[in-house]
Amino acid sequence: MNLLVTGGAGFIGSNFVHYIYGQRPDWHISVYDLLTHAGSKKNIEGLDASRVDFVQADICDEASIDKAVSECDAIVHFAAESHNDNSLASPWPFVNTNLVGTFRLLESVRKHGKRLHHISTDEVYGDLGLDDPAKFTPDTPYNPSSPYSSTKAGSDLLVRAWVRSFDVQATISNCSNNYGPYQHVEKLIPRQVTEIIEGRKPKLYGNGQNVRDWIHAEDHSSGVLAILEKGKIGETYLIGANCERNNKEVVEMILELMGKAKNDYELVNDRPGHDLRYAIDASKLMNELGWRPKYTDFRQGLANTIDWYKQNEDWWKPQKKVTEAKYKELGR
Ligand code: NAD
Ligand code: TDX
Repeated sequence: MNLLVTGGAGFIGSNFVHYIYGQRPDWHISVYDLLTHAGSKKNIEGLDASRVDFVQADICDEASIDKAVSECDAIVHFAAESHNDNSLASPWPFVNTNLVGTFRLLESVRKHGKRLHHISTDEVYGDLGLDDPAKFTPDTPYNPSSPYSSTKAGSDLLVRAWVRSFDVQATISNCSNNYGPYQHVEKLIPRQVTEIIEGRKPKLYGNGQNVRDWIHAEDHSSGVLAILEKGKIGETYLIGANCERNNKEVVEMILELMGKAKNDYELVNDRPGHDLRYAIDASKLMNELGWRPKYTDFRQGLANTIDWYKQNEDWWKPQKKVTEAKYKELGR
């Protein structure tokens, strides 16, 4: 297997590369990544060069993506602009990468007849009420809220149309909020952990009551591998580990694990259009493909993640100042 991983130098993509490297020793992995602010070659350092190669290129670049697709057997497509706050400040890169980039990739996949797995998010379904008994399922209607989630929704619809109209051999997964090593400090958990390490307080948007459904990035990777190998073409699978927490609970747990008082956080300006709650029903993936998450103890997974950020200051320090400067402008 010659696997092309777009966005393989980002947070989840690099976790996936490490996972496949360990789980499938006979596979060759080609990482294709533009190295935006969110990507780094450091995330895939130390892997045997005979098994993993790297090309720095844009998925929107027709000739480059076409060459990469022509040379592989299958593609897992992580590359995207991924941060809601950035999408509110500057939507164009999201339209370009998430929509135009996915279109370019699909056209090459169609031309060369390759197998594609498209990575998406639970945010395409919009949000749920706090007391809503329903969770997202593959049949939940799309109702995205932000430039980020609407461009991801559009990319999913492109994939579905290319499957139906052109017989492209693709599957889609929509996963909940990931945590783990190599996540950029612009996202909730790494931001708060690194704020505490640098002697500042964590910052909660609004009243901290918004709920996210957390999953460790390695469990996302095992779900994607299961779909790549056993998933039915044209199907959508939801990936989630049944771990709903509101943001206040997450920040309190981080503070406690880092030896601080539970209430030692600040409330800051809310995110415009802030989705209230996400929750995933992963029963299709579990029942049809036998997938199970490994990291079922959120507290332990969070403690390991905090340790990783403590031990890898060299990795996150260069991103930190510029990220906080952006937040300061937004009053968040
Ligand atoms: P990330 O921002 O950490 O990484 C994205 C990667 O894509 C980076 O390495 C970046 O350099 C690369 N990239 C961006 N634009 C590119 C382009 N035009 N051409 C080539 N490479 C480009 O994101 P992430 O959190 O790892 O998310 C990866 C995927 O998973 C995304 O598709 C995202 O929508 C999806 N997802 C994320 C989460 C989450 O909690 N982070 C949850 C569900 C789904
Ligand atoms: O400083 C913060 N304070 C805060 O309260 C930050 C950065 C975030 N938040 C809140 C906003 C959200 O309710 O925490 C929650 C999580 O925020 P993010 O880490 O920005 O993630 P979210 O917007 O939920 O989106 C994430 O999960 C779905 C990923 O960034 C997406 O790529 C993925 O699709």
